[in-house]
Amino acid sequence: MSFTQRQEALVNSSWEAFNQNLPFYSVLFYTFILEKTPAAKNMFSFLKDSNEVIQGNPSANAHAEMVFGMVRDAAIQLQVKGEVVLEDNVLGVVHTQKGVADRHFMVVKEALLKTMKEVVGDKWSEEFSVAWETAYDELAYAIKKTMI
Ligand code: HEM
Ligand code: ISQ
Repeated sequence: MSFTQRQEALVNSSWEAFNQNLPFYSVLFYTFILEKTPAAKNMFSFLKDSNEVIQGNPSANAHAEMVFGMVRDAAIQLQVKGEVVLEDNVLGVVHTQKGVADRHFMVVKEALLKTMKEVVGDKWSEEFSVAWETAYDELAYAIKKTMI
């Protein structure tokens, strides 16, 4: 089944709401990740030195923004051309070097969905969930293909 314009619109609109309150949702996202995988803290250079995920860590915010922004871009690519294409292998190299494994991709996906559920609030539905999950999975697949 192809990624519909409606799915893209769902991702886009909720991504905008996420970005409007980035410092808050970014902390939530990291908290969900670290709840499941405390060891991930040491993987991220920008989290290593603090005891807790603090709001207003510009580098942490910027990285969270990158991840959500890339999933949003993946949704656009899926709608327009039916696949997600990365410009280069840089992300594959970075994630391989950091020792990122399949289970980490699952943890980040769950955290991303839980964060978006908070962003969307009462309007959250299976449809929102599937749209975000599909865009994330296709992006993760594109990254994994470039990992050695
Ligand atoms: C780095 C995106 C999944 C851990 C990066 C960078 C991007 C990115 C854009 C490069 C940042 C830079 O150049 O400074 C993504 C996307 C993902 C994903 C879009 C999923 C679709 C994961 C997963 C993990 C992970 C599952 C493991 C928990 C890392 C780490 C770095 C990194 C440790 C290096 C950060 C640092 O500078 O310390 N990721 N990532 N990523 N990613 Fe991911
Ligand atoms: C994965 N890769 C890069 C940055 C990230 C920030 C938060 C959560 C996951 C991430």
